[in-house]
Amino acid sequence: MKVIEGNLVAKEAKVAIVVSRFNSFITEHLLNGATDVLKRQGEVADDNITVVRVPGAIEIPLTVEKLAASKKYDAVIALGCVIRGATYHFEIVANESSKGLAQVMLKYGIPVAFGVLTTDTIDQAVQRAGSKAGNKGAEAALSALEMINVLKQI
Ligand code: INI
Repeated sequence: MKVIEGNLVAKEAKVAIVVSRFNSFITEHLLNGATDVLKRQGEVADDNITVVRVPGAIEIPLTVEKLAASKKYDAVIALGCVIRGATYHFEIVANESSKGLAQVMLKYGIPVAFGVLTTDTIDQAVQRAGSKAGNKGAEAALSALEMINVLKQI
């Protein structure tokens, strides 16, 4: 039996992180979680991490597409936070953002880690940005590292 699996160390990897400014009181914590994992667990060099800030979750897929098309990165991590309001706007932003990211991943064949929170309340977002429910930015970075190493072997 041959089993392909990835570890988490990716010393030579080049990783881009796209982070939205909207709800930055949450997304900055996701960014801290992601960079901490890349450096301390992935052993990725600081110089090999590129952070791109964009206005909101809607702008994340286009930016990730440009980064993927540049072929300079082994993985891209998408970080954002969409919090439900009183209108249908939440669904549009959350759905378009996730759909766009999935398309980019398949089109360019590089891992796009999904660290975009979609929550009903601010409290749920706070819980997922480094408190009770962990840090989804850190989790996205872990998945990017693992996928870099999985894809290298296929
Ligand atoms: N962008 C977010 O990242 N999160 C949100 O919760 C959000 N809401 O709720 O409106 C949001 N909207 C902005 C959107 O992503 C675009 O930046 C904007 O529409 C300009 O294109």
